[in-house]
Amino acid sequence: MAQVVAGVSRTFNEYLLLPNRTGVGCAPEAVDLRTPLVRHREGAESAIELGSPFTSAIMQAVSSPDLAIALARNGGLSFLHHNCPIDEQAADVRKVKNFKAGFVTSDTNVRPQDTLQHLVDVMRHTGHGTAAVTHDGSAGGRLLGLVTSRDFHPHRHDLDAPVADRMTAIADLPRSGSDLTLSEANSRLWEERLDCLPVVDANGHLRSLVFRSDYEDNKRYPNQLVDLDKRLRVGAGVNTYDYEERIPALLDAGADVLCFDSSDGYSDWQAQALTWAKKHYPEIPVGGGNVVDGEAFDFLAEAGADFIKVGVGGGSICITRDQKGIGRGQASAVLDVAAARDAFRERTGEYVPICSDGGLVHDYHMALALAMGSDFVMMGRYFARFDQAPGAKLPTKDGFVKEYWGEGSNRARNWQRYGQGGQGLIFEEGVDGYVPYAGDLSDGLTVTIAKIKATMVSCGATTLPEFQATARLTLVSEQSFQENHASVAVRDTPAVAV
Ligand code: RVP
Repeated sequence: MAQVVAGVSRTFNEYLLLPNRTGVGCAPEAVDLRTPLVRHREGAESAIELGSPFTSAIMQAVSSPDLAIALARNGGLSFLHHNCPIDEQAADVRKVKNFKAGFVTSDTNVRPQDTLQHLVDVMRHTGHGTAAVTHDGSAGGRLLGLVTSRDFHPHRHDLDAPVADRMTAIADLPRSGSDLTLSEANSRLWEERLDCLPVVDANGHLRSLVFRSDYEDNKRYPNQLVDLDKRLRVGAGVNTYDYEERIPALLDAGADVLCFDSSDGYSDWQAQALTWAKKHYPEIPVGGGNVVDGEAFDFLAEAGADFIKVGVGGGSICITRDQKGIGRGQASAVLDVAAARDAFRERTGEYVPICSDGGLVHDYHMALALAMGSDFVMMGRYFARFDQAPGAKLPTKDGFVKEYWGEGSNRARNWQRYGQGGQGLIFEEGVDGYVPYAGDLSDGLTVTIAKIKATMVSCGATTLPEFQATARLTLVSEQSFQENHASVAVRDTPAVAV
């Protein structure tokens, strides 16, 4: 007869945090959201520490290079998805590792013989008013000049004339070799009153452009997650099918950390793959998952996982529970796995961080997940809403939405994640849909971080370990849940006094 485990399967909506005493000095500006990413000896430091406890889901609709760059600049980490050929994923890793804050790969490029009309079209397409003129019209071609929207006017100049007629030629162009730092580049921009400084290699080929307009932007990110060479960090998802080829390619491209990505990680396949990875690349951190209980946590921790993701069936696009009857309420799963993580630490002296993955709908759910013991969280829906996510932005009658689809949907068909037998998806475990568009990632994350810090302050904590150690939670009844929301008709237009 089947065994029924004790306790009800509960989700985040069923809990609230009780305020603890807030001491003098416990204020949002004192809150430190740093958190360990990977396994370490108790009392020692994790080899990688996140500046903020957020990772982006290993999904086509979420973790693109652009999103990875934006998230790492805010102290978090993306795991680039593996639902693509190995060389494509490796190229995505390279894009993030080669990103140099403030040094922009030119996306508006023309050849000197191109017409001004062509230049107008390219500028309209990219939305940028400065174009590099290179010998072959590529971003890495030999630099021959720069042309900006201030150098010509469509009504004043013959649009059939070549770009060469209006560009500032290389001989008159301030430029720099590629060994300068961002602060040196910024000094030149200000001292020489330049709007743009092209950076070229020893052969005169364009490497990047530094814009004065990006100066403030670069000062916005004091919390970037970087490696020892000051390059942004990036993670990559891997699967238990082609890992012997995929892992070397990803590491060659510069991936900092890997994660076996499976809807059900409690399997011999994953243990074997983890063992292989740790044997061949002992210095590279590799996470595992997903699991929902302590037994599965122990299994993967003993197989060598450097962190373990928690969550089956709770994702916003996930229908695994409907389809297979497998899963567990995310709050119960996190609480159970966190207890196993702590017991493992007591037993072995090793701390294996855990990540609450999926089902975080409100910002306060993230605070709950952290209070319940998650070292960091992983989110798909949350990040899919931002400009930097790969889904198309579409207009609706009320504004904009972004496309967001599950890895188990017919659109993504990520059979490596779902293991339904054979190569292919026999039935869907995810849906294809939309999420409300939410603008720029940094702006959105700033608000989320402010809310989490405010929650921690109410709970009297300024660090995540303190938050976890002292948080007090209460279950909510259906009736008291109603009190979470406003109980008046909410005005949606500005009030006018009468
Ligand atoms: P959410 O943040 O609620 O959108 O959930 C994202 C998580 O859902 C992913 O990190 C992954 O664990 C899971 N997922 C991804 N695709 C699917 C699916 O198609 N069922 N589920």
